Amino acid sequence: MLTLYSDSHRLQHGRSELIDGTLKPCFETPSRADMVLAAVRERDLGDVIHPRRHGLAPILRVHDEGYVRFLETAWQRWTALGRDCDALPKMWQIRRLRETVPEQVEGQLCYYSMDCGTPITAGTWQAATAAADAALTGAERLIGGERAVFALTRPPGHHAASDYCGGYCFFNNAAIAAQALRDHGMRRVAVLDVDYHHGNGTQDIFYRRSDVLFLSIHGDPRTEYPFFLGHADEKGEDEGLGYNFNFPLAAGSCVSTWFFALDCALEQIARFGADALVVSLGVDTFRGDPISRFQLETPDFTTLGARLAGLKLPTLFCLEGGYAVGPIGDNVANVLCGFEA
Ligand code: Q9C
Ligand code: ZN
Repeated sequence: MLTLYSDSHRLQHGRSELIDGTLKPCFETPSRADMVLAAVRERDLGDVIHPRRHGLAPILRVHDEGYVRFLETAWQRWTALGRDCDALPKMWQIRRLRETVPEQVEGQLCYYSMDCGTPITAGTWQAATAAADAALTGAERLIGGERAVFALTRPPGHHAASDYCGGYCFFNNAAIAAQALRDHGMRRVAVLDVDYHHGNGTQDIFYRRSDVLFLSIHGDPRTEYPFFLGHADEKGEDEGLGYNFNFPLAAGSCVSTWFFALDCALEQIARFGADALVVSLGVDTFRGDPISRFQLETPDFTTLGARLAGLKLPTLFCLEGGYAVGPIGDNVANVLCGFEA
């Protein structure tokens, strides 16, 4: 399997996120991607190539122009205020506050953020565009007839909606790729999100559409981040009604419960008649993950890969979460090798 990777991910290196009332070192670190790349090489998965630049047009197919311009200029405008720390928001446009875009970077940061864990740094724009390019190059390869591609995307993407960042995500790499697949002839695309956290951004982007099926297996938002989306009764709206499936599972759920949900999701994908599959591949479902509470073991990820291969679809994997840095490489490589076997 081909891997798309760019060193530019290192340019996203936030200092801290707000956890349990204090600023703690970011869980989403450059070492994550380094470990995944090392495992891909060690397992001889296939060629590792540099993504091709696609420019902003395919990003703007999914993301709001105001948001994109904000991300592009935020760091420069933030440092112009005399600050040299990461940019984090300090309030949100919550219920009954006006939905007006503030004029300056301080207010815009609040308007365009979902949480206080997604710092904008000097290299955020470059890293985020490189990740989108990896996903887009992967989509391009699928269009060209490749069976499966791994986009080693960092920063991750599935919490980012058209007009906000959050959950360590800036551009929704998987959604951008799914849209590119649609734009280049794939008629029906399924996006399956197996990250521990609900893919709120991806769901939101495709919620009113029947050409992109979204399915997510995740910790129940009644107790787990991102809390405000990912419930079982979210089925899609308008044209999209019946094209959104959430499988929220109680925190602490066992491996067999997780694989039962996976089987339900795979059945829906087969029924949908997808031409291509995009997998939002988070491995924070691992038992040892420091911020999540499922119980998959390293060999279970091989089983996941094999089950995904059973759909017999052109498949693009986009890396999402996974914060047990030591085992992340083996966990991800197991999915990819399980798929190939
Ligand atoms: N105490 C991804 O996996 N913070 N994002 C959770 C838990 C946000 C995870 C805090 C987690 C975001 C891509
Ligand atoms: Zn996650």
